[in-house]
Amino acid sequence: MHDYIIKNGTVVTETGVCRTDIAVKGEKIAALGESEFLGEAREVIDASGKIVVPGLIDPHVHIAAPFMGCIGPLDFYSASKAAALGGVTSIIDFTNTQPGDSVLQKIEHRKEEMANAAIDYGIHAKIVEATDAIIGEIKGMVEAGCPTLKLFTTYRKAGVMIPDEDIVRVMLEAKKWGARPGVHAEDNTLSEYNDDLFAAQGKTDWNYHYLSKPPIVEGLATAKIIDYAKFAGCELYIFHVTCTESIDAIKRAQKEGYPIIGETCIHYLELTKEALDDADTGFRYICSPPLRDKKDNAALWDALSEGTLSLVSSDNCLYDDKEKTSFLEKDARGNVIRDYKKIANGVSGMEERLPLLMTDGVGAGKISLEQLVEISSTNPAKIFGMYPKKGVIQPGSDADIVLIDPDAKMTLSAKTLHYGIDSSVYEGKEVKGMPVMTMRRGEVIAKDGEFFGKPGTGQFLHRTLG
Ligand code: DUC
Ligand code: ZN
Ligand code: ZN
Ligand code: ZN
Repeated sequence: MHDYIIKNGTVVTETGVCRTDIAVKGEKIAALGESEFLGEAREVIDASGKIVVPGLIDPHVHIAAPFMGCIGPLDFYSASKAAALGGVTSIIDFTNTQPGDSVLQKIEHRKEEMANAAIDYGIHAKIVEATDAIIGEIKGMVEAGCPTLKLFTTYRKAGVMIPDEDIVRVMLEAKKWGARPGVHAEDNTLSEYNDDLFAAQGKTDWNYHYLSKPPIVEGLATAKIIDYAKFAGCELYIFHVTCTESIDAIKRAQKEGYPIIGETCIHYLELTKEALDDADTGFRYICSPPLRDKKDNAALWDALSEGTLSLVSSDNCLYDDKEKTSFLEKDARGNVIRDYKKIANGVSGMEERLPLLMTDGVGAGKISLEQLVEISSTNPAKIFGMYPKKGVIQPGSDADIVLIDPDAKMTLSAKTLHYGIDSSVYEGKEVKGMPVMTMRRGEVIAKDGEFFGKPGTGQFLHRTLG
């Protein structure tokens, strides 16, 4: 007896679209085929008119992560709700490493913080220094199932920037043990130079955030990091690519045969930097790298479509207005002094990613349904060492299954999303193509806008790179 048969749906995998029914038993997909040959099930789910995709994986989120004095409103249970209602069944977050910390201890600590999740979760090991002790821990990070490392080339003042010489040391050691560095690539020297210059000129308004980190800041760091990886002979993952400068550097290295993997995030496809020009609401859009221009949105869609970039994450890192502006000071008359440097960086995206990819990707003809599955589920699973447990609908894989109603519409808003904050960077945006059921390892955790996930039912994803 199966637990579920999902019938009459249009099943999408990275290789194609087909009409097949799905039998689920326990946590796994038991069989595919015509339901009359699949046998009995406790419950039949009618997926007529629905698109059936493997559960989405968001390999780049920041939940309950102290950053620039803020931490955000979510814990891993409330984050699971927003994620599941956005069709996400697995996330990968990061250790909150600071100088002096043991990364291995931070992995164990992070697991404890993540233990109330209702979706599955992995951890990237954030490394902020290459002391002998930390270099000695890299083998242990791989053994702990956290073989993907996170390095920041910027945020010196937030205490997470790792010096260049340390990056090279980490890369050489990562190569030895089958770990892979991933980099937030922005040149700190240029960015801090601009911060100081603008501060001296009294230019602190929101828009100076993007002016302080123009595309050259990202392109320079990306190209340099790629060269370090060539030197070290290691694979490299580039987080949140936003502009042609970086796309071109990645494309060139890939053409030369180097294993360079590029990610972009949903907000870099959807939003532009003009949002920061609004004195009242511009702070909400401060994230790093900054939002860019319409031409960059288009270049990113093209880079995804042609495969230079492999996936779309959310970099979900959200704050309500009060927390995000909590470090601003007031002038003598009590007016808030707008200063982009005092705003915690980050925007939402976990819950919006699927409907936005459906609307502006598939709906607009920029990507196919197969590509949607590839960039939001299958590629993250393959790249982060979870395939074929995750990222595919086939017998033996986890029953992480999402039903999408291609005709269902919603207006994205703080009120319709489930982050529990008072604003949304997508406020008023109409989307078409909504997840209407999310199954995680054989359990329906979201359906028709309601969340049923129980705290602590998510599992740690012990990952190994191929
Ligand atoms: N960028 C953001 O916008 N938020 C979190 C961290 C980062 O690098
Ligand atoms: Zn980043
Ligand atoms: Zn991030
Ligand atoms: Zn709701």
